[in-house]
Amino acid sequence: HILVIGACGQLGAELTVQLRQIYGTENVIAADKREPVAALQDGIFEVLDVMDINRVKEVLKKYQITEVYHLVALLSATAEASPRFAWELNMNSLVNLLDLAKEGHFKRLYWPSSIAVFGPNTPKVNTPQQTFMDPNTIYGISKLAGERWCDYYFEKHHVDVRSLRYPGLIGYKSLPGGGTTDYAVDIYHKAKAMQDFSCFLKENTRLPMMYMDDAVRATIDIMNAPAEQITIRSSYNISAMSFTPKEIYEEIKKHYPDFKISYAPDFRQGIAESWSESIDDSTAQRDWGWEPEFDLPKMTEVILENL
Ligand code: VAH
Repeated sequence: HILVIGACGQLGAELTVQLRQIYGTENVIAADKREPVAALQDGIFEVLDVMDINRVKEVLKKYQITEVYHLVALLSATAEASPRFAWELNMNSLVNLLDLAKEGHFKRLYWPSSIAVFGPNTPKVNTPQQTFMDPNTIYGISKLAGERWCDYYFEKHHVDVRSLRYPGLIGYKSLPGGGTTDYAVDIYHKAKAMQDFSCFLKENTRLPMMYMDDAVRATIDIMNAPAEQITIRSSYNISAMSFTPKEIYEEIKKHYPDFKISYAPDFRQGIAESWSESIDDSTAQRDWGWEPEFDLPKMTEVILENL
């Protein structure tokens, strides 16, 4: 059986639905601290605090879990508001799960990293897989440290852990919470509701982004790749598209010509400027055949049609 922890989150909800479609609803256990969101109500759900290691153990045993997707984290903007709590949550939950995998409680762990591992002195364009990394957000620091823990547990204890450095993830079925890339989700909701949009980033801030379906497919693909094909046990660069607030606005305007945007940058501008503009994902392409399907026009069309 598969366990998704953080199943009510932006990625967790869509990933759980897709895993249930592939492996059968009864084989995918959703867990979260919160009550189940609507999309998850037809399957098994456990109310679970990932920090409660004994409860985690109990759930692993109860359902004879073999694979865990650990998707609990404070994102970049919220982590800045409570650094100490973010560090403890993001780090301890990962290290606990790595230990449980090492002790044989389950076989394979998925843990998400992020382009937030890059920092002001990382090459911004086509950022390579292996490069200089000096993240200056608590979120980015926790992701970079987490990557090192993953690599360490693979090398020292042969833990089969797999990871992707997600760009900003954009979908219409679930809402993000507390990220710097969240504007690119909100903007569609505002356009659809015929409201003006006030953007917390400047118009020319370019960031790597990905449509949720691509992210979910990448996640399941890397988990299913033969172990010998996985040459990176820290975390893989993956990329799909990059755009600025102005460019996503122009794209939406093709569908909603009266749509209006204004810019009111706040502290998240600094976070965005410390990250990459575009990502070189050739290692992921080579190792397990990664390829994105959605660009900005295609994503915009699908989201505006379905939202
Ligand atoms: C954030 N969406 O904004 C996350 C993310 C690339 C960014 O990891 O914090």
